Amino acid sequence: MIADITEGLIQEYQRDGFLKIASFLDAEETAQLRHAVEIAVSERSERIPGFADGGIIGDEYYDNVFKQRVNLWRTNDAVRRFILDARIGRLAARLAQQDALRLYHDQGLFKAPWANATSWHIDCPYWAFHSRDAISLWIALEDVTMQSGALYFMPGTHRSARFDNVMIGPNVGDLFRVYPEWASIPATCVQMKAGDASFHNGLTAHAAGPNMTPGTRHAYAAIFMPDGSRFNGARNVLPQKLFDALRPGDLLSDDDFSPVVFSHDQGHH
Ligand SMILES: O=C(O)CCC(=O)C(=O)O
Ligand SMILES: [Fe+2]
Repeated sequence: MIADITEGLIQEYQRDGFLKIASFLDAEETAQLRHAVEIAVSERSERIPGFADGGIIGDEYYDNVFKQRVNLWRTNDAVRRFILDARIGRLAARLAQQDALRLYHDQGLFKAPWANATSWHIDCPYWAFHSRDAISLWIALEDVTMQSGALYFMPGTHRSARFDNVMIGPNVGDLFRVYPEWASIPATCVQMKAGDASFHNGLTAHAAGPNMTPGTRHAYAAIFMPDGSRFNGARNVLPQKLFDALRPGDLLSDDDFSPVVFSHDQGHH
C-alpha cells in the first residue's frame, strides 16, 4: 500500500480536487480486498443496512447505475480491518490537509455489464454534513477502462461548488444546469489498473461512463470527513437510531459509527 505522498502531489490534489495514485495497492492486497468486498456485498441485500431501500432501490434508473452497498465495514471484519488501517487515514488527512478525519461511510460500487452512466454530480450535498474538506477514496478492484466505467473529474470545480445539487438522474449533464459556468471545463478520464486508486474532494464534479463491456466493474470507495463536522439535518446513510438522536448543528462524533481514522493529537505519527 502506498502510504506516503510528496508535497507536490498534495498541492496537485488541492489544486485539482482529485488525484490518481497508481499502484496504491499491490497485487496481493488488491486480490484480498476484492475478495473481502465481494463477500461483504454478497452478504447484504439492502443498499444501506437497516434502511429498507435507502430511498433509491426501486428507482429504475439508479438501480442500473451500479449495485451499491453502503457501510460494508460495519458488517464485514476484513473490510473493516482494511479501511481502518492507519496508513489510509494518514494519507487522506495529508491530502485533505486536515488534523483529524473520521470515516463517514464506505461502499462497494459494482457496475454491471450495460449499466447506466454515473451522471455528473458532486457528493457532499447528499451527505449528513457539509464540509469543503471531505475526501473520498475510490479503489479499482480490477482494470477500469473508459469502456467499463472509468471515473471522470472536472479539475478545480471543488473550489466553486456550492451545497445545492441535483439528484443523480438519467441525464448525464443535469449538473450543468446548476453550474453552467463549468460546462466548458474539459474533464479528465482516470483509467485505472487493478489496485490503482483516486482521491477526490467531496465537492469535485465527477461522473463515470456506462459499462459497455461484458464484465462487472468492481470498485470500493470510502469517504472521510474532517473531525468536527456537524450534522446538517440530512439522513443520508445514518442509521435510524443515530438520526433520531441528532439535531442539526450537533457534532458527528459517534466513535462507533464514525470512527476517527487519523488524529494529529493522538500521535498517529
Ligand atoms: O463509481 C462510480 O461510478 C461513481 C463513484 C462516485 O460517484 C464516488 O465515489 O463518489
Ligand atoms: Fe460521487
